[in-house]
Amino acid sequence: MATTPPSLPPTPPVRSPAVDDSDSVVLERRTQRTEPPRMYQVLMLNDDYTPMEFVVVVLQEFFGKDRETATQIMLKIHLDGRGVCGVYSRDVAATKVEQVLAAAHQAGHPLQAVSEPVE
Ligand code: TYC
Repeated sequence: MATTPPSLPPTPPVRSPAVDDSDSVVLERRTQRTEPPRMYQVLMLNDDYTPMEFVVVVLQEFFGKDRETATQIMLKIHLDGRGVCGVYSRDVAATKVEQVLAAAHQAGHPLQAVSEPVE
């Protein structure tokens, strides 16, 4: 099996030379740090009308949960009022919310979903 060679660490940018009165030139090397992208959790909210089975199917279809996990999450939402369905990048989380709202609307259920940044 072919192996990929280890990748080299990125070379930090070199700043423009700083000139001072003594005619000396100093090059500073700074390590550039990039923050990891913010992640967003998708939550579903409890209501009194959406059938439990519908919520379980939504969790399976849009959040890739197996039936057992989906049932546990649905029951948590039912008891606590809200529950995390998954954690995604901002765009994917927004799409999941749209999918849940569209499916609920189409089926005539008031199920609500929101996304919010983690931490
Ligand atoms: N509370 C609903 C019922 O008793 C079930 C439910 C669970 C609804 C989770 C929404 O996000 C929800 N039928």
